Amino acid sequence: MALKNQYLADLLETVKKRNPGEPEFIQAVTEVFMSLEPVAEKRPDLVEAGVFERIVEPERQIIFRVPWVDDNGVQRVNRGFRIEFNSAIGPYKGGLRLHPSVYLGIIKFLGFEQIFKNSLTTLPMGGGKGGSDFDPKGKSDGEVMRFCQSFMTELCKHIGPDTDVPAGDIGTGAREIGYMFGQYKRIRNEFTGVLTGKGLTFGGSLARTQATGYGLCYYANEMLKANGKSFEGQTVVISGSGNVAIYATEKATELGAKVVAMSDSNGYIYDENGIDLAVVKQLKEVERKRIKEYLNFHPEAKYTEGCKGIWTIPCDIALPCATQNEVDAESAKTLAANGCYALCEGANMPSTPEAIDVYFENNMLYGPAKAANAGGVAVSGLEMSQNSERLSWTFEDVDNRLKNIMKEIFKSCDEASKEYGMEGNYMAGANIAGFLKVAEAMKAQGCV
Ligand code: NDP
Ligand code: 2IT
Repeated sequence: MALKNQYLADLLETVKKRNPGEPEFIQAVTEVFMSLEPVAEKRPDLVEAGVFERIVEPERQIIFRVPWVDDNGVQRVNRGFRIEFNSAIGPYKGGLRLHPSVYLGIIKFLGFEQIFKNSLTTLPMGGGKGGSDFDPKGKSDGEVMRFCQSFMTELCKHIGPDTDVPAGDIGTGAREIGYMFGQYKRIRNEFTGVLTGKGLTFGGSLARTQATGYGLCYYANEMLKANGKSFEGQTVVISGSGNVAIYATEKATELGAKVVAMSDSNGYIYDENGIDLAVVKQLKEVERKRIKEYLNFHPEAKYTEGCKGIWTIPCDIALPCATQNEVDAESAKTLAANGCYALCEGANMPSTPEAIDVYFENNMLYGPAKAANAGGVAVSGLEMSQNSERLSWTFEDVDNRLKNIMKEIFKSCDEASKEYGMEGNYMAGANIAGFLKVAEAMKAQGCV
């Protein structure tokens, strides 16, 4: 589908020319522009204020060398990134991804999405993202520590609790955040909330570990409720077995669903009795092992090599929680043909544009990432508040706030979709609602 609005169509061509070789970034901008066509028509003032041109250009892009020494004394070099995309409504905020596939285009798509996601949370956070092509898999704790220290030695020049507050993402969990926090504190001689997702003994928030997965289920639950459904008795397939997937499985199960499949980048497990999450947590959070080892504990379960096949498992609800573009049109068609009626995104941009077309053609309920997975960054925002007031709130308090935020996010998506004549299209609703708040702030602050 092409853009009908000439102004946005021309601008998209400029974005393509200016960002060659970055298909994921172009994909993210195209999706947002498709949703914003009615806004461009209805709000000429925002066009005149140059908001659309400015919002697709990062405020600052930092790329740096990350040298470190491995356990054999060999010098290694990775590339580090921090994209400070938009600070109209608050300090830059967003995670750090450590994965060999990381390059500028991945970090830019993630940073761009983060602008709208953070706006939807109702909290004052701008959009940013960073990371490196370093692969923590198979590295010793010492190697990960030396990498993280070197990464922070450069990054610390650009961030701060009121400037830019990074957090976790793929490959960056509590261990990595701990090493980075230690190094920041040592170099700057400051104990501040410069990172979120910290350990509970040094300023971390209760419920941050659970926040993205729980938030995803709270959002999905609102979407299901609004359409006369619920998790109760439903069969759910969840891809990934990392932070988001584990806590989505925990909450979906608590809400009465049966999660029958999970995966990692090597393959997927199918357990028709329902996934034994204690085993997955032990394998993934403690031992850092592969998902196929689940069979050592449950030989009756099935393991299949390769990731894509997970979408051939019949389910009512699908929650992709691994990585970008993991659901393509073929997988989406299979899901729909097998009776899947709802798909809610825990990962960032897990559906290809063609897959999204299939969801709509089949009248599936579709919860887009920037709304559905906003619970993680929302609780990061609550961690920043707790750090500022030097207090920590109870698990129940944070979890209740998270629930309310996810409810509000669903409401904004729903209302914006109705106001702009696309009722039930929560993707358009999320893009419009997320955009409008940032756009108003950018307009009010003048040409900066
Ligand atoms: P983790 O590193 O904890 O887990 C990632 C999971 O996804 C692992 O099971 C991993 O398998 C799998 N995976 C990663 N890359 C690929 C790939 N290229 N192909 C197949 N599987 C892959 O990360 P998170 O759970 O934190 O993040 C998952 C998704 O959720 C990402 O898209 C992230 O951006 C998004 N997200 C995360 C938030 C957070 O708070 N952590 C907040 C909002 C969104 P393997 O171990 O084999 O690599
Ligand atoms: O994609 C995301 O929203 C995250 N990885 C979490 C970001 C954060 O700052 O908590």
